[in-house]
Amino acid sequence: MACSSLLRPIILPVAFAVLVIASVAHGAVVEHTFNVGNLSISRLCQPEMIITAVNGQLPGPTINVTEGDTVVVHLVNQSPYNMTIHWHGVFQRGSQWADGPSMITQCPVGPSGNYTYRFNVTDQEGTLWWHAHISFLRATVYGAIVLNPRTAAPFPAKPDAEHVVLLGEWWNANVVDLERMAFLTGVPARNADAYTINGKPGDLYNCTAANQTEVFRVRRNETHLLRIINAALNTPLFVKVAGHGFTVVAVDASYTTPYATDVVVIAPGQTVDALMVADANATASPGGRFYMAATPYDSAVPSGPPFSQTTATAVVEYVGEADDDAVPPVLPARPDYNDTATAHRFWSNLTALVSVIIVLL
Ligand SMILES: *[C@@H]1O[C@H](CO)[C@@H](O)[C@H](O)[C@H]1NC(C)=O
Ligand SMILES: *[C@@H]1O[C@H](CO)[C@@H](O)[C@H](O)[C@H]1NC(C)=O
Ligand SMILES: *[C@@H]1O[C@H](CO)[C@@H](O)[C@H](O)[C@H]1NC(C)=O
Ligand SMILES: *[C@@H]1O[C@H](CO)[C@@H](O)[C@H](O)[C@H]1NC(C)=O
Ligand SMILES: *[C@@H]1O[C@H](CO)[C@@H](O)[C@H](O)[C@H]1NC(C)=O
Ligand SMILES: *[C@@H]1O[C@H](CO)[C@@H](O)[C@H](O)[C@H]1NC(C)=O
Ligand SMILES: *[C@@H]1O[C@H](CO)[C@@H](O)[C@H](O)[C@H]1NC(C)=O
Ligand SMILES: *[C@@H]1O[C@H](CO)[C@@H](O)[C@H](O)[C@H]1NC(C)=O
Ligand SMILES: *[C@@H]1O[C@H](CO)[C@@H](O)[C@H](O)[C@H]1NC(C)=O
Ligand SMILES: *[C@@H]1O[C@H](CO)[C@@H](O)[C@H](O)[C@H]1NC(C)=O
Ligand SMILES: *[C@@H]1O[C@H](CO)[C@@H](O)[C@H](O)[C@H]1NC(C)=O
Ligand SMILES: [Cu+2]
Repeated sequence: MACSSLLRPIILPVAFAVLVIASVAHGAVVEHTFNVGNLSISRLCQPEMIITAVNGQLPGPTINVTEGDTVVVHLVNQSPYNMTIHWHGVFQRGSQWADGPSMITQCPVGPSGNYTYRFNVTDQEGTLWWHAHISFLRATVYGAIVLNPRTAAPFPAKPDAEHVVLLGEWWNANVVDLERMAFLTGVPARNADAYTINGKPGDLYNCTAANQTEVFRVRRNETHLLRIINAALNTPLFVKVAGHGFTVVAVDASYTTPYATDVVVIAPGQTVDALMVADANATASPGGRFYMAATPYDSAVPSGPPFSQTTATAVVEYVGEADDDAVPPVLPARPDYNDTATAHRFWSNLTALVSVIIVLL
């Protein structure tokens, strides 16, 4: 059966019902073109891999908007695969046909096809993300959505700078072939070969060239907002930065009561916004560099799906302090993969920022 005749009768009645209650937005129009196509990239010990990526970037472009804006994304599919993009966590009030799940709200966009997504972001502030919503292609087709408030965010300190921290999983393989094989054999796809931070595995892995480690530059005493997103397919992750603590201020584009912690625990699909003050003990790192480390959390061992017990790293580098690249960065102590107590402590301490809800009402 043709995809379009299958979908239309289902979508239209729902669309009209929801349109009536859609709120009115008065924002700017933020427009992007996403050219999805082959990207040749070197990762781990693979000199040249062909992956599917948006605009030749891994991760893809950040969509940076203010609450109330209209987002318009032209998807131009130059890849050999069917494609759709899902705007993970966006409410899609009155625009559910723009949500992106293939064969649910739209037909897949075939090779050489194109499609325009159009939706408003209303009543959501913080961080969300987008990803391919078709097969394993979300392993490489993903990016951040930054949702700025129209007025100041209710943070305990105003950030001096902000960074997207997109966590992912990397396979030394064509992920579409991996999925086909898993489907044919009934055996789950093998472990990811690496975890990544902004598409880069970091230098604890073999053969990682200098340009495969993400660097976040900070100046002493600055407050940095980290927009942490777990874009991995399967694996919850622990995130730590040696010598630094975090104050969690939002989760999944909802503000939280500020929560101080030295570890962030984040499941696939989730986002955590955390403030990090650059106040590390300078004596502790003569090179002025500290590792950010992302490691797996899995409570279902050994019955759950297999996962790689490796560490992705990025580097937090203090500008103007002992910039000696010969001194390795300081590595944080990392929780065991089965440290459920740490995961429970983190998740059970997150509460909504109630004052904001009262203001909105
Ligand atoms: C999105 O915002 C625009 C501009 O304010 C408005 O014209 C449009 O009706 C909104 N769309 C939906 C689905 O609410
Ligand atoms: C893209 O890569 C695939 C292999 O992954 C290949 O079959 C295809 O020909 C490539 N397409 C283009 C336009 O280079
Ligand atoms: C988003 O845009 C604002 C300015 O409009 C900028 O200050 C901020 O750094 C940007 N954030 C990201 C993550 O690109
Ligand atoms: C691509 O989508 C079309 C429906 O639009 C479907 O008929 C076709 O089987 C899909 N191709 C693959 C490889 O899934
Ligand atoms: C998108 O597809 C339409 C027809 O399906 C075509 O007219 C248009 O030129 C295409 N645009 C791009 C940017 O490929
Ligand atoms: C690096 O390669 C060695 C030898 O092949 C292997 O034993 C080790 O597990 C690899 N390390 C990582 C982090 O992949
Ligand atoms: C990364 O480094 C490798 C080897 O040092 C080089 O071949 C490659 O072109 C570089 N990639 C980028 C994006 O700079
Ligand atoms: C950083 O803050 C500490 C404590 O407030 C202060 O002693 C120090 O001078 C500050 N350093 C810089 C470079 O601002
Ligand atoms: C800073 O680190 C050094 C060396 O690790 C240690 O001796 C010193 O006590 C630390 N200072 C503070 C304030 O923690
Ligand atoms: C975690 O697993 C290790 C073995 O890998 C085991 O020794 C340890 O007791 C486990 N810890 C918890 C909290 O289950
Ligand atoms: C967090 O939650 C745990 C219980 O899971 C509790 O023992 C702890 O005191 C809470 N507070 C902090 C700051 O971790
Ligand atoms: Cu999603």
